[in-house]
Amino acid sequence: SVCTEKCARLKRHLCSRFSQPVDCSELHQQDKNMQSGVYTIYPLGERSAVQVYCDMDSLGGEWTVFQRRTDGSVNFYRPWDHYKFGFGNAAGEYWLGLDNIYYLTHQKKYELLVDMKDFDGQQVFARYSSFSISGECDGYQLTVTGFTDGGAGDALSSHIGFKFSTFDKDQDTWPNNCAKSFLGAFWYGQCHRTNPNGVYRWGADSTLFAVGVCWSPWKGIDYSLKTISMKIRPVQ
Ligand SMILES: [Ca+2]
Repeated sequence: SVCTEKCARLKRHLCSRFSQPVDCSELHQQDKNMQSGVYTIYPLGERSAVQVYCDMDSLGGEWTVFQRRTDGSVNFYRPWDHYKFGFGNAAGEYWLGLDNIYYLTHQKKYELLVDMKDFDGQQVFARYSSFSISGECDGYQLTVTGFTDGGAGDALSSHIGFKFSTFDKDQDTWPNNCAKSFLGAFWYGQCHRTNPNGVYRWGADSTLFAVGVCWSPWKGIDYSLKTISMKIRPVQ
């Protein structure tokens, strides 16, 4: 009958939604006891499976981590295609990929949490009430608003509206190449107040200017952080 058909269709839809969570928040809806760790999400349907780290501890949890530095084990000085599709290891250091970040932030409204630690054990964060990027044709342009200070200060607002740049794709607003000059990849303008994908270099080091994993409002442009991660969660 019509109803049976309708129910079957609804069931199929619910099942696929259940087995193919878009983000860590949907995983949490399926299992309220879920712990922080590596999980598979589907930012764009059944063929888009990708491993991510879900942070279920920070500020209420349910965060889908798209960028993470912890120990310098992964090289982040990489070309455009790597930043487009993602690289690294979800259990450690990785980048989820600009396409995935775009798919996520265009399906739902997300907030952003950036948390970080220095080598003395201090921990702070910066939180933004909305975060999204545009598609590749528009250069994966950054939109972020609604800053809340968790001790880190605001390094991202000065990057609003900029396109993403890698050493082999200069989309910054500087005559030279920010990614090459600062050995990273980011939404560079002229060039940065934070360089989370810069060189992992173990704390204060001014030998080369501003190439480290810095968040300048907190520790300055020549302090390379011990850890930093950028993570998103749907806004209710
Ligand atoms: Ca340039």
